[in-house]
Amino acid sequence: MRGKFITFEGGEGAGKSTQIERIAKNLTRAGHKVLVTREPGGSPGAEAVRHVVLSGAAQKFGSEMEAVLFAAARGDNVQQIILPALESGTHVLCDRFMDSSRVYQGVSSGVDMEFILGMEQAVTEGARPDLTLIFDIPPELGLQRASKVWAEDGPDRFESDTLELHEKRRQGFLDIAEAEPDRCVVIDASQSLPQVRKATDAAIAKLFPKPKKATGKPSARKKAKVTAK
Ligand code: T5A
Repeated sequence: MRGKFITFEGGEGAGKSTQIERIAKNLTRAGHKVLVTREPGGSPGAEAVRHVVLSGAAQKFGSEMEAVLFAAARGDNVQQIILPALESGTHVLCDRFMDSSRVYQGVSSGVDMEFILGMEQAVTEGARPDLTLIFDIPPELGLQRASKVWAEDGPDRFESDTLELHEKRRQGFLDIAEAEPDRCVVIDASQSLPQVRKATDAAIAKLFPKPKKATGKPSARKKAKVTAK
């Protein structure tokens, strides 16, 4: 059976990586095959692109160029890592995916949405998420959390954007969730870790219904037959 594809989206420092790591462990413990990947990155080719976009080296070429680079990296990750895993029955958990391009490059950087969606269609062929968890957090709180894990070189190309842009992104993710309620679940990521854990687990559980436990009792029909003897 094909694996499930679950993507994790939201603003900076929303707690996606923390939950992905935990969910991967839980699913593995429950006997599932799980692969964790991230964007930009995942495959060797896409990891090379990650450095170019997050260092800010591509910024001077404009937002369209950045959008193309994110799409190219996504295409490589889909072909090399995501699709082979899904087809072999492995569940894939991906830290950011196509919604990040819609929001960061489309909504906040003003790249034409038709252009973004066209590239999305081309590179995600056969790999559309079954479930997308959107971690919603006020940008000030997210950035405060993220700053605790920044490397010595400080915030990256996107983390260092203005608060106004981070607010636009937050709304962009919420708009996607509203437009695609069958795919997206919004998690209030400003809550405490145990609360976020609970909300995340509830959303994931819907994709992995537990098999019904056998009661050991004969069914009503069988029972009737036995009584008739
Ligand atoms: N990008 C990406 C685009 O512009 N276009 C695209 O198409 C794509 C794919 C990627 C950047 O690239 C941009 C978006 C991003 O700016 P990244 O380095 O991969 O950047 O970083 P992020 O995905 O933004 O990940 P972060 O590390 O910033 O955030 P996470 O993963 O959401 O947060 P996490 O789990 O690392 O948690 C941060 C801190 O908060 C704590 C954790 O312990 C950790 O210290 N924490 C909590 N504290 C209190 N309460 C809770 N509930 C907590 N949950 C976590």
